[in-house]
Amino acid sequence: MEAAVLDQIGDDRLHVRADAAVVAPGPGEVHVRIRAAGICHSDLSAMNGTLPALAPGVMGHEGAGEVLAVGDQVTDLVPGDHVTITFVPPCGTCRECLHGQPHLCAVHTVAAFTSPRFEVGSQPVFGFAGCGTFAEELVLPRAGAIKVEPDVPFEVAALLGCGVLTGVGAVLNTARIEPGATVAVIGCGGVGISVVQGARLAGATTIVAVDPVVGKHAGARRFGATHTATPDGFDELKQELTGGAGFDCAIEVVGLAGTIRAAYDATRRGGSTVIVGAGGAEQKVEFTAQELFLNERRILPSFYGSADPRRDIDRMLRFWRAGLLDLEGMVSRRLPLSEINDGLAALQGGDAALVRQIVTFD
Ligand code: CXF
Ligand code: ZN
Repeated sequence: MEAAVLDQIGDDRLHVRADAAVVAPGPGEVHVRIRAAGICHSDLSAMNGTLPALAPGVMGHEGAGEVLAVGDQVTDLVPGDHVTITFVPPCGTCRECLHGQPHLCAVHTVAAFTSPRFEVGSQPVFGFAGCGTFAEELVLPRAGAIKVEPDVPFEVAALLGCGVLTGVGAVLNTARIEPGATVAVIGCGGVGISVVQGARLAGATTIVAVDPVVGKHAGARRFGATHTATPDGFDELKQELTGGAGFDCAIEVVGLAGTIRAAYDATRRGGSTVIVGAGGAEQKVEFTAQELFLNERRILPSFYGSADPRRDIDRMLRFWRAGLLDLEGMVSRRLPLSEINDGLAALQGGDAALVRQIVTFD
């Protein structure tokens, strides 16, 4: 089967190999045929060393497909079932799972660094974030494959696995935005657009989308932004819309120290600054003790939308069926696995027309 492999951390291209194979599904695992995979900025971050990953590794952590086979002890999935892949399959028994934080279950994440999921030639190959959706097939724990109804298009199901759950989850689960809230969203990529959509469905009445690429502003408005700005014009818009007080909630979806600081500065006293961006270890943000205390802005990091993947993928699909989430509209481009490097380059280059690119497998 084919898979797109990162040979070395730091490479800016993947190597599409035809001689890849998945490990055999063990007890409690499922074997999935991938039908659609989204290209997320975190794949680029893994390739360039910003996020931890192992090489050689199959990239891709957002995807959907159909079950080919199940290992022993899997009794609730059968071949042919349609599934969304989640990169955090909750184990159900760790401290985080038992405390209602299944998105923080690290069991699978840790295993991703010790157990290769593929073999290419005769070499063991890891899967990024325990997945590796840029491959025709994948083997993962049962909890990593979430059943969806067969009428959900694979590309819609794929988006839920990372971008939509991360973005909409940040609004509903982490920030718990209230109807009538004023919200600023810094960063208008696939996750940023999901945050904008989440803010709209939560009833926010002012939604400012900030991105340096002016070409992205019209798209942000299409998904619910009421105002748009470049970083340079953001402060003036904050003055105009909030009288200088700041927004009830500012959500950072970039992962840089400067944009995190900008989100904090754009939040009103007592409001919430939500950090969604998957930043690197070298990004250091400074706050003074006094400003933290005097302003009581709540700094809320949001990993995977603070989501319960099973509960929230079902919830996102109900929003989608009710017309409250535009998921088809987020698919800006479809490409075959053989063109994966072209897709990665377009994302890296900040192509204004892109919300999400989907690798399709026929
Ligand atoms: C990331 C977080 C780190 C693991 C891979 C996915 N989130 C969004 O892209
Ligand atoms: Zn992602």
